[in-house]
Amino acid sequence: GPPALASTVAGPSSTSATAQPSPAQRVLPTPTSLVTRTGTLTFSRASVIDVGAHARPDTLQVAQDLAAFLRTPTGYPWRVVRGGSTGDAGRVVLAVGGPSGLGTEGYRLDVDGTSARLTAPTADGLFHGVQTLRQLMPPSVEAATVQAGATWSVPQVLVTDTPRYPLRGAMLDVARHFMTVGEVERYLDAMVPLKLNTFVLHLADDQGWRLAIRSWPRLATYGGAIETGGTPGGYYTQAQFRQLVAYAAARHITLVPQIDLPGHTNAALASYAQLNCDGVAPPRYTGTDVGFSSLCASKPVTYRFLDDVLSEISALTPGRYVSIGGDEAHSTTAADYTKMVDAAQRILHRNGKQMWGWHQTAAADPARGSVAAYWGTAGSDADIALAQEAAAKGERLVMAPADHAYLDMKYDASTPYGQDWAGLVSVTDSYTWDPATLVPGVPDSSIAGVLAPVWTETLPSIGPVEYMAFPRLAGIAQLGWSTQRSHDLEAYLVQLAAQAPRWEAAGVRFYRAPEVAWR
Ligand code: TNX
Repeated sequence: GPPALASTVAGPSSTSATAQPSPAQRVLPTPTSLVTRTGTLTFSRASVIDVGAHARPDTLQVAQDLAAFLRTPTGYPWRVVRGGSTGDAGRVVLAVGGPSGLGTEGYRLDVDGTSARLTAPTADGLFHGVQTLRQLMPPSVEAATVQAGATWSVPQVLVTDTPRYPLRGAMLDVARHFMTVGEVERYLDAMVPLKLNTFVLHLADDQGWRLAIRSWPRLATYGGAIETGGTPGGYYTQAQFRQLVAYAAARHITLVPQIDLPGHTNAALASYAQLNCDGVAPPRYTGTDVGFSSLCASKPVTYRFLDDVLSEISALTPGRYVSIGGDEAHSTTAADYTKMVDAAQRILHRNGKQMWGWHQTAAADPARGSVAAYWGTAGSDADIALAQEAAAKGERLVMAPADHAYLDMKYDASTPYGQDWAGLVSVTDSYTWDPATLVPGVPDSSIAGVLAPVWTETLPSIGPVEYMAFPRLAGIAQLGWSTQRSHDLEAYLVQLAAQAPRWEAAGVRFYRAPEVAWR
């Protein structure tokens, strides 16, 4: 981040101790349990990270990631050691194991005067615990340069924490406006402290195709060359896509590639005339309408195309899901829609993947265990019926209600970017809902989690994306992680204020919503 910003941060040497947020206010999403003790733990140049003598490689990796993160702002060596560390230099101890009941992503963080001891059943849990430790450190720990003279202390606490839902995601649309690998990596970095674990990358839509497909090269070279507004677009090579998958995986985030079909396909239809029912390629599209394009259900080449594309993408994707979108197919008959979605699903199954799609795909024949992402708004009966159908068919629902979780909606009428078709979505609106009760008739047992999409018709680059996503993404993350019992708007707004200096130090752009008393 820009070094100038770090100097505006109230660092650990700040004399006004009362101005510091409490430990509970600093950790977002709210942990299951956080007990504050008296005193602090102070790290020094002699501090180490101890993984014990028998550390598994994934534990060691979490320790090395933490060390690398801490070295930058502290300038300390942060050696990773395999057991035997003692003394009062202040150390971090990481171990897989510990108490039961923490699920596959939970952790326990026990900070006393000599050590911060993290235990978790899995490396994912350790990684989440590291995020809590990170948030308990001074905001300048986020800086990209050495913070000379700073004191690196954390309060003594006991945290036990496990997520409410197993799937907590963000979606980024790189089809409407292309984002470079570096821009996408920035977004992944910003997701990490929020304990999000799923990243849906929207790779193809009417305005652009953003992933090189070897068997259909013109998709990227022609269909990806421009973007909304007609400005130059771009695409990822398969090597770059693998790099993004790996970058996410290194942050304990699973990447779900999303190729929208059978609608939202103008970029593909423009690239290959034979995909069109009339054999004529339409011009590339640079506007912002939806629902006008469709693959051609009656042509055999359509199924060859689906097979080639989805097989290549499946081979590039280690995660269990590939998304076929399936929304707003307004130019496809119901029968053709089912035929093409079912064909896509069969191809995914043959490639060892499960289908992920918007809730409209429930109208086809989704298999048990596939994901239906719900983006309906309050009172939308047809959408609610499809969500109920998805649950009845054994799908896992992911809640992304447009009137709460669409981060491309304007905050208020003066927001310089964004859309308002689902209404204005203030920071308060984005947090004021319950995933479990949002859709009547969908049992909580069918709900896998939450998803916060950013569509980018109006967002030309990652700066505006961050401005729309932060702080609202934090609210969606908190809804997905924290118990409904802990849901508290006033407390949440204070938690957000505590994040501001961290985002500033990290260089994450965010919107200073008026309902928050920003620091
Ligand atoms: C609806 S939501 C869409 C997207 C648009 C978005 C704009 C959904 C599954 N489809 O194609 O980009 O609205 O807010």
